[in-house]
Amino acid sequence: MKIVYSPKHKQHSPPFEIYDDVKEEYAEKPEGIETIYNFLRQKGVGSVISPGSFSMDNIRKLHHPAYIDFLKKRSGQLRKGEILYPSYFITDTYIAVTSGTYNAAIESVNIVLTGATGILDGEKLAYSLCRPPGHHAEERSMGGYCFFNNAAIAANVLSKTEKVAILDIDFHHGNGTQNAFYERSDVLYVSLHADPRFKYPYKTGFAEEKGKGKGLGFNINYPLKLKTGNKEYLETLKKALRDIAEFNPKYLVVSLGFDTYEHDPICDFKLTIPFYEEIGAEIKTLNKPTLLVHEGGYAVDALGEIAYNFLKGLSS
Ligand code: Q9C
Ligand code: ZN
Repeated sequence: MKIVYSPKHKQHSPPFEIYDDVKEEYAEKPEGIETIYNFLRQKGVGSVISPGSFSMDNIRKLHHPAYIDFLKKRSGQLRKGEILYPSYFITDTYIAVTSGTYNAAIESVNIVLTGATGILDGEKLAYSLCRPPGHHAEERSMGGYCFFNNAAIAANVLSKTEKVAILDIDFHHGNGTQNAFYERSDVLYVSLHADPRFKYPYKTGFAEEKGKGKGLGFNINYPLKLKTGNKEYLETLKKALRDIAEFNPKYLVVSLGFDTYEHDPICDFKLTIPFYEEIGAEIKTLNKPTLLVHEGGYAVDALGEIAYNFLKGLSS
């Protein structure tokens, strides 16, 4: 398995977020990806490669040029150490732009597209260590720590001639990914996440959102109650995997968030570290070429072990 990694994400490291008018430490820290990367290297899992670079067209298919230009321009205007909390092209107001944000976000897309290229070349499994994450990013807006929608951009490339399923197991609903494919029948989006009545992104992720037009029936949401534990999660995951098996895609993209972990500092599920091996093993039963795309996960110290267990289940 190839692990795609770049140190450029460290250029994006805002010191704090502003949430309901209160300054808090920025939860989405560079240390998250670094912990996963170092742990897997130390365990000798996979072979690490650096991302290549790709045409901006891949991003322009998912994001409006005005939004891309805004992010590039405003990020480029900042000096090192300056922070911007944008007032538009944003769905919420607590993520921050710094001088390195645009470059890091572009590199995150390069990371996912390098993983996708491997899958198109016949690899069975690739792990894209994307940061910043992507699944909350919409056509014209950043949000939820996300700037460009890495998973959606990769799924769009993989779906040029084939059917693709996206399984989103981040704690939060992937509003950006859902929107991107809401009217398409060649890309199935299936998500397990916290009930949006209580948790971010609040506005989407309800079970009645099933797709529109040609896409009707190709968007499936499984909102789960707060404090969901291993057993209930597994039952729902099995349903989601049955949906995907029925759709029978050529490729699988997993939006892989580890913020479902019981001690995640900003989330509320109760999944335990050993359970991630079971999640991996269940996904493996689909037996599809699989692109793993890192999303959330804020219990920095546990992320290495969680990723390791997940991969153990997926590859054993
Ligand atoms: N003060 C991802 O997991 N909620 N984004 C903010 C913390 C953040 C999470 C509350 C939800 C966004 C990729
Ligand atoms: Zn999340």
